[in-house]
Amino acid sequence: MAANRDIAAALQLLADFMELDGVNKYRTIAVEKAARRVAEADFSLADLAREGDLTDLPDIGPKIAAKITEYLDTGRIAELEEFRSRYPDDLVAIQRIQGVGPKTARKVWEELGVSSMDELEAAAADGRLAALPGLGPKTAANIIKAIGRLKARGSRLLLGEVLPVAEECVALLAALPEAREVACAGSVRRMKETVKDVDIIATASEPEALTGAFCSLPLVGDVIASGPTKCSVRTHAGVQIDLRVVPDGLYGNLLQHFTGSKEHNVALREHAISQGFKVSEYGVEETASGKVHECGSEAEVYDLLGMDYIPPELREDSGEIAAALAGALPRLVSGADIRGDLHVHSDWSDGHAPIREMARAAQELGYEYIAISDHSQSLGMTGGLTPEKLERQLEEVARINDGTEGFRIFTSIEVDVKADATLDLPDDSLAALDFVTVSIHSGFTQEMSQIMERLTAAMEHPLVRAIGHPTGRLINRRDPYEVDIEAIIATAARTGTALEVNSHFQRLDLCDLHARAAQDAGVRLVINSDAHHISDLRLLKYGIATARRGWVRPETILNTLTADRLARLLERPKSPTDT
Ligand code: DGT
Ligand code: CA
Ligand code: ZN
Repeated sequence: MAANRDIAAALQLLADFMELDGVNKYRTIAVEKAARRVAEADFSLADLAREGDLTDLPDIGPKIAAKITEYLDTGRIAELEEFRSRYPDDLVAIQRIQGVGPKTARKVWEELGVSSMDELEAAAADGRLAALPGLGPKTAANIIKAIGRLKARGSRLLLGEVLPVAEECVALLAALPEAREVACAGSVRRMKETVKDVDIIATASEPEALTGAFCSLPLVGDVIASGPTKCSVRTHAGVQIDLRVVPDGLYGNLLQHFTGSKEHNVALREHAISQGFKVSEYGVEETASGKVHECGSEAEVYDLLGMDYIPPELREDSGEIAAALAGALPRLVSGADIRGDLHVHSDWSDGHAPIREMARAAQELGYEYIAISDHSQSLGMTGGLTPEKLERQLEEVARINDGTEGFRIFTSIEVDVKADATLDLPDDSLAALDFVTVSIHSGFTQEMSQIMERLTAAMEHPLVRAIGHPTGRLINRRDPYEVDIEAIIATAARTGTALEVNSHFQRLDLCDLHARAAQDAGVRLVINSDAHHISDLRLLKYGIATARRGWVRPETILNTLTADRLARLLERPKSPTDT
């Protein structure tokens, strides 16, 4: 029976061909939405089609339901087959490349006979592509870069797409009466921004009860391999999850081993050898005596080797072993340190909730404050704020603040720095605000000198407190703008401007390494959700994890300050030595 992933892939391919063919945009978007809906469903669509009504699902109308049924019954969708008879399959992958699109994809196929990624790369490299009307050397160079990126990425998934599934799985397993310990290992536990698969380690009174229950979880699409203590499944959404049930006495050794990273384990083993130990998934062996220590907890493994416990986020062989030996690991920022969120949108621009509801939700999360930072006027499509609209918003915020105890809304804006390096609102508008964040949302493709001129002008502006998503990357989807991150960090340090760690799992911008470099340079960081929905406030955990992976301490982070201390800091002009 077809898994959701197959149905979703067929629909997505159909949408891609429709786009290539120039079919009505709204139909294309509808099919694409349906594909996403199917991919995200955590139950079997085939079951629903048999036992219920597919149109009960949002985004699935009768026409699309008919295509899904056709696919389930025949393994094909006639409309899709018709497209495939007219265009080479790879053309849809080609149009998806950043900077290509349907028109160019058809042009290179019609004019140059390009029908695969390799042929496209060759045509871009030997000048044929640049010679086509409407294209040019810059497009060719961008295409070569984009193809290189695609090849490097492989099929890694975003942490934010996978973690909820992993956590659900762990919770379901942990609730079984036979389960003892259940935990995520691997890159998911290290909170890496992209992951290949989910690794779960467990102990149980009856391992087979656990593996059996695991294979029949409703979210499982197909079982790849299964045995009494080990099994691998793929969810309906296409995420591979491996479960290993291990002996109680070795839980610590195995959790440590399967958490990785591989590089961390290699470095740990090398250090162990120098101390007369051999570390493996079977225990920590004293080489001289042959005595094997089995560790029920991970902490025992590190303790035996004479070092402090290393949090999973740091296990990347980037200095953590030396620091743990010296007792010099940083105290990492955690969720409990965070007192507010300084980048939150409302329905005054493209957010979906009223200010009051965003504030209430933040208060329920235990925060002391948020900053309402909607977009500014040049982002017309988001309903960006003009000076007049901003003034009205400030009145609304003042009204809500007056009626609220124990919580404060700071006034703010996410103001654009425009392509000509000027800010999108006059200084007297900005001067009325508690906290000004500047972001780039246009002119992404400018050269580095221009982008840097914009960011530098923004940071040198006395009223600008922070730079939002400083590099503009979208993981797996869009490269950063042409930025010189070292120069940004240096200017941020010199001007006392904070840099954001944007927590959306597609952004994580700054990334872990940049956050670490910024902290080392004495730059303040601010971890923000950039929430557009109430539920987005919870995305902060991805930003916190990114900061932890960057060795970031609570003192580095602006939004670990209490509301009072933050308010006092914001009353003074910004300065490099702000604390
Ligand atoms: P991923 O899945 O690519 O996102 O990254 P990981 O780190 O989850 O890698 P994965 O799933 O291949 O393996 C899980 C852990 O198992 C890994 O972090 C460390 C351990 N491991 C796997 N292969 C090796 C190896 O060859 N040597 C050592 N020392 N450890 C390994
Ligand atoms: Ca893994
Ligand atoms: Zn933004």
